[in-house]
Amino acid sequence: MCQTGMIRRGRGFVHFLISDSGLFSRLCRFSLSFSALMADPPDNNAYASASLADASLADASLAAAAAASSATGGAGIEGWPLSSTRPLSAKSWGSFTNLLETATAISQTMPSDAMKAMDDYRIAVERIAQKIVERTADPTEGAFIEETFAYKRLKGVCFVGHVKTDLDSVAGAIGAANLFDGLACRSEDNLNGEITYVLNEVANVEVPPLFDDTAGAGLPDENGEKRNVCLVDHNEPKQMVPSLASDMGRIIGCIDHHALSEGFASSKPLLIDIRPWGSMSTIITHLYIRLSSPISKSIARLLMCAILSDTLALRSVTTTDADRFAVAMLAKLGEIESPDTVAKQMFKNKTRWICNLGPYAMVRGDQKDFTVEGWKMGIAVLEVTDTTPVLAIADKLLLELRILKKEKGDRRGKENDVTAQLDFAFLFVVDVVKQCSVLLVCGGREYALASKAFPGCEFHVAKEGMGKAPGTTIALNQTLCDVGSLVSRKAQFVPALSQALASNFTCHRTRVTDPSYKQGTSGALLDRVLSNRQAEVRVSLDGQQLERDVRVAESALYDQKW
Ligand SMILES: [Mn+2]
Repeated sequence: MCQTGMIRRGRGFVHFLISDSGLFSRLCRFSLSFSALMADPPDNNAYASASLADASLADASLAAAAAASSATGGAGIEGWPLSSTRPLSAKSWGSFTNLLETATAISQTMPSDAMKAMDDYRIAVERIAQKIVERTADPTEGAFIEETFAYKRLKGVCFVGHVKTDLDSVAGAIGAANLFDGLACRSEDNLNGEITYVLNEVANVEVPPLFDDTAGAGLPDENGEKRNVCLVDHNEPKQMVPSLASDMGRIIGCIDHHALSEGFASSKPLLIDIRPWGSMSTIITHLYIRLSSPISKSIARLLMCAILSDTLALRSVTTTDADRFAVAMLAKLGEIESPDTVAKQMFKNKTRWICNLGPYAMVRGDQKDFTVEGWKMGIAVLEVTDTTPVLAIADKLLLELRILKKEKGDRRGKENDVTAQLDFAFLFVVDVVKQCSVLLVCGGREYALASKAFPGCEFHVAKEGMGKAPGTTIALNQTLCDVGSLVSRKAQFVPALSQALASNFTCHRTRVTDPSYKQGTSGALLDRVLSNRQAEVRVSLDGQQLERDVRVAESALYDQKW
């Protein structure tokens, strides 16, 4: 029997045409059309058709209700501040009122995009999820072809994500290793609060071992061999585990959703799967489906959280319909009733973790360098559910940004290489709840570029009562730029700044690589402080953060005194 379900989504819509003409054609059409659906760009008006089994809508919604009622049990997903399961123990009415206001504001300003996706795709998800479960018992012809001819070479390899690691990198490596019987590794020791929350409390999976310490990955195994490597979530050598970047011959594959970098070259052909989707974990999800591989509850939760993380709960401009669909389906398979509740907890855990790091790590945690027309800029991003605690230490962050620019020129045992320093260092503080950002502007060059890149955006003082500007080429009320609804480094910050640099940008200084480059007063003083080792970084007394002795550096930058 034939059934047609139609789902409207924004400007595009997806049309599911159901036919029932023999297993092979059905499964092939299903597989092909599902690929088409997943590959559709968000604004494409294309139609994708999928053969569906004959389960009735009533059955589907009953199944959904049953799944919903058994969902999340004991997964450690706490309620939002005023959840009925967590009695409030506010000390005073004042703090109670504050809490109430915050909770209300957050629930109103964080719309349910994941829930919307689940509604949009409900019919398709119910049926496709059921189909996937069926197919894993009896893999399809399409999956046989994919596995035998395309993905066999990923069997048993080591999967590893980028340094300055994030949930998408860690979850994608675990998901891929599970799919291809491989070895998942983490690229570095420290994992942020969002990653540990999701691994420990939502997905219940082990933290993957560190690449450099693991036999077969960074170390030889008992046979003296190292495995082949498939990169996930990155392709730029600068973002690779350093020991891998110097041994790139081991890389046999790459699954990613970033632009292909100029530095990524190979002597042999590679298996490359790069798609313009919002998260690498969406690609992994699709691979499970193509290969008719079962997605366990735990893997479904892990991949779902990674997609929510990379797409800021499906609200970043990088979000595609493939991500929306994958979240809806993974929520179903992972028995998660409300992905939004999970997303809020994830972001809350990340914010708490970030703010505990201190200014040194906050500036360096998620920081990437870019070169445009010979100008070198570093762009750091902090994604938080509340910008207040970040802006409360804005003066310290501005100083760290200035030090970061110089630190890039540090050469072990040799004199600082000025040409390796940065021309600009920026820190964007992204409010993931309100979906807007502010930019910390640490000096005159940064101000010159930001005012050109973000025309019409207002500048303010970064921190009330800051007193002095960082240097003589910037005014106090130019240290913070309100960039409004922009939230994505890849899709918005970098393009805006690059475009400004590419259109004959000049300012009061030349490029650091220019032989005539000369730094300003506060820069020169700061240089002296750093080379005299008067602003050393050490582990704090509680062992929780790296902290800098800033007294001399602060007076060099803010008072031009040393
Ligand atoms: Mn990613």
